[in-house]
Amino acid sequence: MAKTATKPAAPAGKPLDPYEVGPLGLFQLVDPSGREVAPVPALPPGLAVRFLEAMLFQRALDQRMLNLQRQGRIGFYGTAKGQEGATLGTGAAFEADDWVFPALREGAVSLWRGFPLTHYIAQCFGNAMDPTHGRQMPCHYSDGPHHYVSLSSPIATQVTQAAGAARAVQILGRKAVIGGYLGDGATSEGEFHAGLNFAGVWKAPVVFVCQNNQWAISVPVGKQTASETLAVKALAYGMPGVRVDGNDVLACYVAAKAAVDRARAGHGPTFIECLTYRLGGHSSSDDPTKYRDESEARAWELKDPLLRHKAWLVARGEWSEAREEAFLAEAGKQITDAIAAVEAAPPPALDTLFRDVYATVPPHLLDQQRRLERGEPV
Ligand SMILES: Cc1ncc(C[n+]2csc(CCOP(=O)(O)OP(=O)(O)O)c2C)c(N)n1
Ligand SMILES: [Mg+2]
Repeated sequence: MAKTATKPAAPAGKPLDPYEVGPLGLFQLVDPSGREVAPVPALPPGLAVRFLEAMLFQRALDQRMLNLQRQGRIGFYGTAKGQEGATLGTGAAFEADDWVFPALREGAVSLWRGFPLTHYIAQCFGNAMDPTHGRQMPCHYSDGPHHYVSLSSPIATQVTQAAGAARAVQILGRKAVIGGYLGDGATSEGEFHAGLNFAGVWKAPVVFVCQNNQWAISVPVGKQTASETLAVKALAYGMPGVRVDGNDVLACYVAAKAAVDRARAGHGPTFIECLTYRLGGHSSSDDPTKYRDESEARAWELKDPLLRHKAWLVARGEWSEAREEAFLAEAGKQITDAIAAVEAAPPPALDTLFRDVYATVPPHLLDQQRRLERGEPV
């Protein structure tokens, strides 16, 4: 895929507009060394620090969950290592009344929206504390109260689901905006084209966020498309495409907030490509050393979204090593306590097999339930 240039900073005083930078540029506010290359607009109080805390927390949590998988205590896990900036920066742009349709690596958005940590961990254990009763694969978090829709495993299905939900919101006359996440690999699926097409036709209130981490398991993005960028594909569907430095959490937030505001004001969908990199394996079942040159990953470690945002905050006097040490100690304790509470829970109760599927349970299933309760064969 052709390399595109970072647009130069806007003239002094004028904030850089992600829509002006467009689908062939790269919207960036802070460079990998933490230096501001374009003015960072005023942010809600405390948000910038919260971003670093949430990214640090997610990285610590991902490592602990991966350890649990390696110890045989959970079956599967997928980390978002390297993508925390893209995930949280865009995720924070959605309001409580909005709905998020996540793809593979947006678990941090569920926590940001209020999903309890114990539920997040219990979903991976699939035991009695899991609100979805152990019915889903690990990492397929689902949180109705916080409008975080369960990830459906087939990739790109989020695109049509999000487009459809946005159409429903439109028909109902509500003000909610829908967030639809996808990976670079998802752009090769039919659902991608169908979803973007209808979102464009309906001018639906949806923001598509593509985390271009440059790999779809072992397939590099250059083998997915001959298009110069992924963001430019949006133009074919009559919506703006915005390309953002996905390792710049502030740029991700500013671009996504502009897109969410635009959608809420009735001006239709936006497609955002966050250029990032998957520093870890695809999942706990993957070994990237089998198919990619790990020097590529080492080079991207220098653009780590956590280091960049930390340097920016430290330069402003808003963060310090001592504060980070204290934060990580507290985060580690919270995670340890939550794992201990979850792991002590029993498997899901047998009667959960019959819950939450039918409004009225059919007689043959009621019969099976009664026989199960009596210990008879079903
Ligand atoms: C329709 C479909 N085909 C294949 C798979 C197997 N699969 C799971 S994840 C994945 C790659 C996804 O890549 P991408 O969209 O770039 O997301 P990433 O994992 O990089 O976040 C594939 C092929 C699937 N889940 N669904
Ligand atoms: Mg990918």
